Amino acid sequence: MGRSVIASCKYRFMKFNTRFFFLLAVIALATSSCVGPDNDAGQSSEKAVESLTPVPVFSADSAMKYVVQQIAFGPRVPNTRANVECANWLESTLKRYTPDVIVQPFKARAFDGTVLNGRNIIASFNPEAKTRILLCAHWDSRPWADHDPDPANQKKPIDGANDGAAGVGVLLELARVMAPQPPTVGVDIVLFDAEDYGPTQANQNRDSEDEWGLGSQYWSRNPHVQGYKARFGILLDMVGVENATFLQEGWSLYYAPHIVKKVWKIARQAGYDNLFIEDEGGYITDDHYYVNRDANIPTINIIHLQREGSSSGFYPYWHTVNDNLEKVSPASLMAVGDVLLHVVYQER
Ligand code: AHN
Ligand code: ZN
Repeated sequence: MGRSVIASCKYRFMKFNTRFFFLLAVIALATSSCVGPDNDAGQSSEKAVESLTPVPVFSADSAMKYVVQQIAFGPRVPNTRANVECANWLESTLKRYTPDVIVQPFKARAFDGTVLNGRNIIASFNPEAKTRILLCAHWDSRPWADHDPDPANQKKPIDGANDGAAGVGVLLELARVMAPQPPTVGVDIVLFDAEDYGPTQANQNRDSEDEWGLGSQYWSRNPHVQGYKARFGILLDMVGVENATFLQEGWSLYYAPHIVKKVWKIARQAGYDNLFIEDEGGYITDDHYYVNRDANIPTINIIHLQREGSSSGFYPYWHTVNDNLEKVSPASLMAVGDVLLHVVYQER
């Protein structure tokens, strides 16, 4: 009996000993990986892991739904009920994804003297982050289809499915997928109002440079945060065109060539070089021009431009009543959204 007690004590001691040495071994291993000669390798592999922070998955269907919802309000022409209702919907939709939504009301005089009551809508992610990226699009639609070949349509407002709603659809989808796993940097989505109230064909011969982009002009002089700065900005315009060709727009290359290079490179790596074409397009007086000029933020424009098959250089249905839902391609929204996510999630 005595023997068995001794034996069991010895056995217990041995068990304790094994545990003890096992514990020691674990501690030794753990500390050696912190302070040992592998230290650098350990850190860089940590960095590699960090840079592989998963990029959220963009849903083309969801982006498409956001486009459909905008079109359902009717043409989002400034000073109309559809415009106000859509603004309210944009605000409440963005508030589902971030508490930091600001609506910026403004008044602007259009080329024809009309005073427009506009609203820029701003949604911020990581509002405290110093390094920020600006993503923008216009959400209003043009009051006149002045490029329509049928004179009977030229005074009608347009749906602006591509010219407005597509870019906004992409950005709303970005907000949705960023919300549960925000990027390292801060992101501000700015939806501009009163972009497309520029002079009609009949008023073309005037000096009309500052008559487009009234919302972006206002925001660029009065950003939602005093002294607002961003590392860079990206504007989306007419991004839903089927088989879109995003040529490198002139002002983008002038003000922010390094951002054009960065974005087109990421697009190529992601397999979208059929859409993101490394070739120069013309200079477009668009919202990004004012953001560059007045807010001093290097901002590029991802915009469908074509050299053939359209008199405007834009897509053939530009500023016609046929810029409608049927012309929006989920595949194009997908490409743009996926590229933007890769751009945003690689910044730190
Ligand atoms: C000009 O045609 C001068 N600017 C075009 C800006 C625009 C209108 N983008 C979409 N619609
Ligand atoms: Zn337009």
